Amino acid sequence: MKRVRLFRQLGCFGCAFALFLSLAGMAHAALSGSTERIRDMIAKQDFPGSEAVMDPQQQFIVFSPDQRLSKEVLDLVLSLRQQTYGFFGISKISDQPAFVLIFPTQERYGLQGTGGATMQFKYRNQYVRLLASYLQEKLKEEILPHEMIHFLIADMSTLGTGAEGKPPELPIFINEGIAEYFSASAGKRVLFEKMLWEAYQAGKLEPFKGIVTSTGNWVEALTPGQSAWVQRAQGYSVVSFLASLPNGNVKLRNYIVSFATTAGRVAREEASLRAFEMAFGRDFPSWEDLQNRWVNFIRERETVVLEAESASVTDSSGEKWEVRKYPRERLWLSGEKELVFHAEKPGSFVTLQADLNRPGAFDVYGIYTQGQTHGRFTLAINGREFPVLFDGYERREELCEPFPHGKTLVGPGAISARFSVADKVTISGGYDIGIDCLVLRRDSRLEEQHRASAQRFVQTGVNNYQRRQFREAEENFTRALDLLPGDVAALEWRAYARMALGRPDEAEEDVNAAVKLAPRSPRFEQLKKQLEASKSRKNEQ
Ligand SMILES: [Ca+2]
Repeated sequence: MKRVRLFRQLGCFGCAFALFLSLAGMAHAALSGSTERIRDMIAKQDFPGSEAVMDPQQQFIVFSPDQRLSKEVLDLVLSLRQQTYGFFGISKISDQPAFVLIFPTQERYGLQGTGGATMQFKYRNQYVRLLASYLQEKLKEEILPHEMIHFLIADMSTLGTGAEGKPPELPIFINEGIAEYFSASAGKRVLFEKMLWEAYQAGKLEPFKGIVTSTGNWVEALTPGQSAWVQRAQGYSVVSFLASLPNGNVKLRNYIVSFATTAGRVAREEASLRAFEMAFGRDFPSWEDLQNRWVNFIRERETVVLEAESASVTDSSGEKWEVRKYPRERLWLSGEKELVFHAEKPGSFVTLQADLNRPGAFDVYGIYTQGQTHGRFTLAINGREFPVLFDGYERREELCEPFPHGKTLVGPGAISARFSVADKVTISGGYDIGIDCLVLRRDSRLEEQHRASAQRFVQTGVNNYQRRQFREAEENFTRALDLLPGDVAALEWRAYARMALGRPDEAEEDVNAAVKLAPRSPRFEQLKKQLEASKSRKNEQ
């Protein structure tokens, strides 16, 4: 890594820095749109910092108010570049270094309403690539990774237009979708999946073709009744889905490059459509088919949200709890409400129950509010406690990103979630627990792994039943259900086994669970008749 003193070493990287001298003002002006300001800046040499850091391959020159930050930013952009280009199978694109400007304040950065920006423009006959942001929370964790992906994707577009041309702006779904695909935190991914699932359930997913051909900006592209975040989530999902197709990475690259080639000649909507058909045409016979496959992709990631404020409190250690609107507006707070349990000591607990009736394997996340009076607690689902502790203490009132508790298998019917106080950090003023919601994300892969074994247990159980080994049969059906809660065949057969064992009440529980899961199955009529007979036999005894 080279440390470069801007005003001394112009000889070495003369071209880049001479350009930069007037460029820093130019870039800032491009952001703020004020020509007076450009002159002012050039006159004052008003750059983010007086020292630049550049990598040995001269791919990036980073300016920031402090040298150490410049080095960290340089490492970050280089590793993001490697990761992204590795994914798309690309090496070097441009011989010119790109500029990364980190301004000390939002005011100096100048562009309202965004945390960062990327741009390409011609300046004094040179093609300039630039990324700008300012010192802020999550600069390195979120802002730079996101903007850096935009920057790299724009760079890739120049493969289609020639390095000297300004690439056309990509459609929103690909621009934002790819940025989120690479840079979203684990928590944000869960939030996206939650939004997608809600949109799917509400019938509000947009048509796939519409998403691919929508080229308006964020505001123009918004469908009435949808937030920009849902749109972003759809872009994320479409890109994730396309990337999951065979050679999806190469096809995405081909799409981007051929869009850039075509967009100069035809309207951007048409360019996107042609580029898409060229890149993915072999993967789908029709748009309808593609739509169905995408919806399936979302269904496999079924995300169930249990809002704390809508669940019933079925048990607690007795302290007060309240449902309240969060005092400040939080972007992600779902249902706009939370449940706060004012626990008084370690060991206090509150149990919430909701009728989900979605059996299967799930990853469980909690979205909690944090504050100065919050304690550390654990979660148990249906009596099984996860070993991880969540610390609710935070100096500022915050809504946490989805907190991963672990995996769980849930059976049919209601789910109960118990939050138990473990302790608190010394500095915290109390043991409060603030719950926005629980998010259960289906793990279809784990269910698939369990399915084969569960089916073997069912088969063995059926053999047992036919040989009138009812106790063994019941055991095998239970094993199947432990692996795959809500397996309708196992419930049905266990009901028969339990009737044969003279326990119609337990059989009835299985029958009710099975009917609830598959209400239209005609097979259960026979089962119900037999159950009635079995119950009346028992009553006669
Ligand atoms: Ca909530």
